[in-house]
Amino acid sequence: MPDDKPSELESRVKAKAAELGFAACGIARADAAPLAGERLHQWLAEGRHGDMIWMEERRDQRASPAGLWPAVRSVIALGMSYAPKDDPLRLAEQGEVGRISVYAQGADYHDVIKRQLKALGRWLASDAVGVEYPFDLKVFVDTAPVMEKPLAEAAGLGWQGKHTNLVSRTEGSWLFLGAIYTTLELKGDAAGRDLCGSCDACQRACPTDAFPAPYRLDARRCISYLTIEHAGVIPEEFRAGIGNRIYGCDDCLAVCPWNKFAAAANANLAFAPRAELVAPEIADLIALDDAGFRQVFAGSPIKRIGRDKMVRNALIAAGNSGDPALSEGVAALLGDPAPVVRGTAVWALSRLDAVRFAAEEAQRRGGENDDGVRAEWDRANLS
Ligand code: B12
Ligand code: SF4
Repeated sequence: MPDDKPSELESRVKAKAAELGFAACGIARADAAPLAGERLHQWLAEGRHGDMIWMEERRDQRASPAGLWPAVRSVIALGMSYAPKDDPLRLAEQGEVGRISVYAQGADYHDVIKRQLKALGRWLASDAVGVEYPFDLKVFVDTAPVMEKPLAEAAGLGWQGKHTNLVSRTEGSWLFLGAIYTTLELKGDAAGRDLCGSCDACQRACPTDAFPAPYRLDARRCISYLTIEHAGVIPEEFRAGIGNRIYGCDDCLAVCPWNKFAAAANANLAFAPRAELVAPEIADLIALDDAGFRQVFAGSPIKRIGRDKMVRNALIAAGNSGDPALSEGVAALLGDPAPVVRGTAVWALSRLDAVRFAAEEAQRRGGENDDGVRAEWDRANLS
């Protein structure tokens, strides 16, 4: 490709990305984030990924763009805003409702972003680059072994903040990321510069102390991991800190001072919150069966976790609510077919109603054949 072609092409790519609803677009050479792979390996070696085995399985492909696709030459990094209109922390003290993190209250971002990435890719292939320059591309959002944050930083979209997410000068912490790998030789942008300075608001905000050091996250302690990725019983040490969060956590993002530049008007309309996902009642969530779960969460990323994890999370919120009116619904789950639900119900009931707990224990404990649930009865008696 001639020397003058790229700069003209790069500006056209950015203009087209803006037209397609991306709030940020930048370009990195495929080898522009050399430290990312090394740091990924270290993170995995320290076991910080918990039971996200998929992070381990394709580690070499994830570690660098060329590890996944040797022919790649450039990465087009994209960000779409989901800046909320209201303060995500405003429901923290309302124990009767659950908090769903901002990113999951609207349409599934995987669907929205993939559609726009494909549109950008199609435009690039058909209109932007002449047939005399044959090239290939692949689009990614989240699910492929791609390190989206360091690549976005290398492409100048912002920098990885101390909470490890990408922060943008104009969109704060509320950006979804996506990437296009291409065999085109494009001119890279200047990398983003770290502007966290001495601020440590995100580290101080974390309810479960998930940052062993700035810029490093121990996912095993992060409420987002615990409520979304972790399949089993949630370790007791984190249950109180989870509060009323039933899916994900926004606290470290929400306190970032750079959010003051993030205008909700820039957010893609598809991410506007669905009314029923803003402050769902805990009483309704613990009563969900499979069909009810699928109906409420259709079209939302939440559907992936399934009914049992959602009811487990809602039981923790119930146990933290201090609201004895929830005991009836909680007790009804002591006989649930899923051990993770039964076990969490034991814990929640022990926090809500000591008399009812003792009566249920006398009746049910002898017939319990799951070791994990029996351990919950033991623990609840000790605490
Ligand atoms: C695995 C994963 C998670 C895990 C682990 C998170 C993590 N920080 O790695 C869990 C389930 C906890 C999670 C939670 C969330 N996630 Co997530 N997640 C991912 C995923 C799939 C991979 C991330 C990854 O590669 N992690 C591996 C580690 C090694 O990477 P890292 O944190 O970037 O590590 C860097 C630092 O540790 C740093 N580092 C290490 N040592 C040192 C030393 C020094 C001196 C320095 C300076 C730096 C440094 O360098 C490393 C490499 O860059 C990406 C999508 C993707 N494919 O990229 C989405 C993604 C990162 N998640 C996203 C979101 C929105 C979230 C949540 C906000 C959701 C929520 N509200 O609940 C939370 C945020 C929690 C947090 N504080 O990170 C967005 C973030 C967008 C953005 N603006 O950055 C992504 C990019 C998805 C997307 N397509 O938009 N997530
Ligand atoms: S998302 Fe919540 S739990 Fe996870 S690191 Fe941020 S503040 Fe801590």
